[in-house]
Amino acid sequence: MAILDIIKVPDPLLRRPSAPIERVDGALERLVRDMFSTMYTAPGVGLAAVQVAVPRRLLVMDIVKAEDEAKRPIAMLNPEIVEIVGDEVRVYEEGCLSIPDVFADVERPATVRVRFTDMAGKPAEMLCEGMLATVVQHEIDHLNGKLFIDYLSKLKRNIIIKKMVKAKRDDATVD
Ligand code: GNR
Ligand code: NI
Repeated sequence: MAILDIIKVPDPLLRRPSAPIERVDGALERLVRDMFSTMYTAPGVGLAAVQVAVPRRLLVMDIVKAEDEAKRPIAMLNPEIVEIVGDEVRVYEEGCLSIPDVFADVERPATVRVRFTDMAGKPAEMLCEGMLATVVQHEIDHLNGKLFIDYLSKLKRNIIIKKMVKAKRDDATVD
């Protein structure tokens, strides 16, 4: 198993829409395993393939909080929100492994129905509520080249992007 490098803003790949997954094969199974190790190590509660520089429509999630709790890994291929259930919204302070040290409140539908292909290649559906609803929408946004900072004002977003560009420059100067 490998821990993969996570690409960061302003990497332009994060802005590119990901292409559909065509088949479940050994290479995809290994990628999914590596994405889970990468996500658990980070640690994070979700990860989109594009964040490890693979622009394919694949995401992994596990919203179990405590380390001693049993893991509940979820992998979705070609996920799509097919229904926003009700009109309740949920505000949550989001973060992103591709935008380290940045956190901001984002309002999203509180309950969504997601259709996807599972790792057996079978069509599946999941009703996502609470934290899972927030994370699945954050991850599907990644597959469409969208980031949570896009929900903030242009001013706030530009301040964050500038900070990330500077962090990258400073980082490059040290070594
Ligand atoms: O680890 C993560 N935490 C998180 C918190 C609130 C809303 C979304 C997330 S997903 C994020 C990991 C990540 O960047 N996934 O793309
Ligand atoms: Ni993210």
